[in-house]
Amino acid sequence: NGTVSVTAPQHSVEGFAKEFLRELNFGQGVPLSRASVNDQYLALARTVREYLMARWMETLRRQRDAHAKTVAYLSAEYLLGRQLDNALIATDLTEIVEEALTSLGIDLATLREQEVEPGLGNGGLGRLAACFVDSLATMSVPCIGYGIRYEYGIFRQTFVDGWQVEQPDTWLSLGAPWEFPHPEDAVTVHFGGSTETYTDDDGVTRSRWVPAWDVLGVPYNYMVPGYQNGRVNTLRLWSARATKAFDLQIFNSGDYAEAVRAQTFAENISKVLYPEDSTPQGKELRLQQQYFFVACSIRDFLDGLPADFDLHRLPDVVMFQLNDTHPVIGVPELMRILVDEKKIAWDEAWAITQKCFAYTCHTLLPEALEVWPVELLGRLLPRHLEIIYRINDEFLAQVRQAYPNDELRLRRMSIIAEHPERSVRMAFLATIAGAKVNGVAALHSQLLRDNVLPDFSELWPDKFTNVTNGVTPRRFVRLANPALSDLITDAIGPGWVTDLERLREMEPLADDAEFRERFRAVKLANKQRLAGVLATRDGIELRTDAMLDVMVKRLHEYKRQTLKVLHIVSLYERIISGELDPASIPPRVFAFGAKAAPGYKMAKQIIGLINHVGATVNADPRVQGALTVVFPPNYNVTLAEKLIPAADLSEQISLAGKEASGTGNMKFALNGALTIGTDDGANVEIRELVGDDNFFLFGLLEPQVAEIQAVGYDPSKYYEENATLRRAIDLIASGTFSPDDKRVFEPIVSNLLTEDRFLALADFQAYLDAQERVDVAYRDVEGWTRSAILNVARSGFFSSDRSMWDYIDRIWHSQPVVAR
Ligand code: 26Y
Repeated sequence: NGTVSVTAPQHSVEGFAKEFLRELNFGQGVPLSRASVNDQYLALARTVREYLMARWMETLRRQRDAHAKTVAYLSAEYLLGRQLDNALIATDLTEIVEEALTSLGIDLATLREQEVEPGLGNGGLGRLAACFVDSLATMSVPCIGYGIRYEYGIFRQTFVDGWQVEQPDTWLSLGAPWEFPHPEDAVTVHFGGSTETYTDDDGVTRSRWVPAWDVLGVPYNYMVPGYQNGRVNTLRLWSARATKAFDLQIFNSGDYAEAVRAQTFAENISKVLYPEDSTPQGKELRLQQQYFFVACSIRDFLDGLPADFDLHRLPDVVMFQLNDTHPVIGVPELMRILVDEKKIAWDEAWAITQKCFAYTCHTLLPEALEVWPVELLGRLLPRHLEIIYRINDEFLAQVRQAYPNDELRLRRMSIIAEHPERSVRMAFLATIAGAKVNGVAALHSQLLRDNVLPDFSELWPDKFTNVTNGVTPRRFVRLANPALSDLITDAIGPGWVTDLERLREMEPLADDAEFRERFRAVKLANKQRLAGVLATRDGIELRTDAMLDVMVKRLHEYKRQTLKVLHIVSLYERIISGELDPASIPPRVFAFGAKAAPGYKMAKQIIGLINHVGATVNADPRVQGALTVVFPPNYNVTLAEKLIPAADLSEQISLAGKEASGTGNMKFALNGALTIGTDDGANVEIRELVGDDNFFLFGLLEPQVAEIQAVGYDPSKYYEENATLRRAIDLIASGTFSPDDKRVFEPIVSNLLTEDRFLALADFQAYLDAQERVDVAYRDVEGWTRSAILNVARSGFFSSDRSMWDYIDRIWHSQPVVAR
């Protein structure tokens, strides 16, 4: 069939060196003697991908032959991280490449650093999507990931005087060797216009959409290599182009600017990733992005089916998994295709649609639930709005039948909200259309049922399920932590990489003094590696003989970076006031990594505060080096891979009931850090598995939070009654950390004292007490190491492979395609 003849190049040092030189000479067009580092990197990337090519073709062929059910993962974000290293471990080429390059006088490490990671996501949700596609490829499950090829990914963060300044992320500018553009497969997507009714040939009155404008979606394919299993799945990201690149007529009339305007307008759709990750503003461009990629993806999937395919069988061949509400406009889009284009009766089309979608919710904050103003949706997608209305009418009829005379319930459950303006509640639409609705950790799924969608879970209890998140052990252990990986493999063999529960076999080694010694050596080596990275990357000096206490995640009030700052400021205040002898506590380095949404003022303030506190504390000789704060800018996947393996302590301190799951928490545990955390998200499950002795739990429980908020929370009470807390807050308010403008942090202080939406003050004392338990535990070197090893050994559950089996089991009912 034209593909079977593709074979991988030779798996040997000489073979690789030859292929690499060929790519350099004939691909990049430069001789080795004149090749820049970027030339070499591009040639290397193209050589490595050649080794994946045969597997990719074979995967596609097998999938076609097997007629297996495919998961079409719809996600507006994929936070992939660098591709080179992942491809190398997937193909088991690392050593061969290292040797081949060395023989040519090239250092692999230098070329690795040349890659700019595709940052096509904000944080947890985007990184989860990347972990899921990795797992499905490794498990040989048919999956295609659909998303947007943003020309600019998440902004590059810099600090100017400690304040965040955003720079555009020009990740494509030096070449994009991992992508395969397919302009010939471009799909047209329509927008705007109106709807009309007409009478078809059979005399039936029907509706149809008369759109006003359109754009092209050009697919770019990316390889998603399974781990050493000969399989490569596909990630297909869409890029927007103008349908008529140039309006020749206008161009000929001499109005060049007008001629390119249409092009610019169209291409804006995939230009930039929205950097807000919690409060959706009803931005027209965002809705355009969502419809754009979903319409392309659904069309693409349907086009791939055999010409005679009976669409009533669609649920047998695909499940569209909705990664949060961002792709939910796909529901009315599929209905429109089935009803308007394929002329399938409404009820049949709805039965099909309801079996083809499932919805994952990733939040609990009410302000994060997406709604679209009816006015905007109707203007951009008039036919889709009509379809949503009809879905809603029929749904409300069903509710009326189940609960007669319950007007309030109808209003609560309607897809259309009336206040503050008429708008479409996308989470409701997803819940009504989806075969299943899931939360991302046990606690979150429970709160989703009880608090976010209670009427729906009462109506359809079986629709709701939980799938606890996971992370890929390939990237976050095997690739990020080679030293630990070797230690584990030495102890229990290599099987754990694809069967993470096998880490359990390490449990007895926690009691083996020699193993603990080696485990500590790994931690130290990882700290030294991190110190090297921070020195060259940011000019930051990192001491490697201190406890490394890390808080990395997006900056959000609910995640409570301020609670962490209050801890640091309190220690500092107690030292300079003479209450605490700095020599009496184990030295600690506090490391932060966090981006704030550019429009989120309070979050940016908090970043400024962390940096200013850091500058003051680090420079004060009275501290005697007992406390150091480091905050490297631009935390991303690449930095995470260096930071997490070096960490001793993982900070997971969100207010109970607010963090849906967290996934950083899992990465830290798997890399042998102990967690200090609240009873929130997946922390709950981590603690259950690693055991109370190996986890520092503190803070209010979710029901207690609800209770306090019900009676009215007054943060000033804690300020008045707790002297330690008062002294810390007063020190910030005094301007000690901002001598040039003593009042800059007033908004933070006054917010804490009057509102403190996320109860930082209420949890402050419990947090300090837990941190003292950390100090005590850390002094017991052997005990700490034992706990760290048990964290690794007992965290196998948090593999995203396990998450994927759960989805298959509870939601998708798909199957791996086995080699034939
Ligand atoms: C609509 C727009 C403003 C928006 C954009 C991005 C809304 C939300 C997001 C991203 C949300 C997100 O990253 N949520 C996180 O998902 C992780 C994976 O499930 C969870 O571990 C984490 O707790 C949750 O905050």
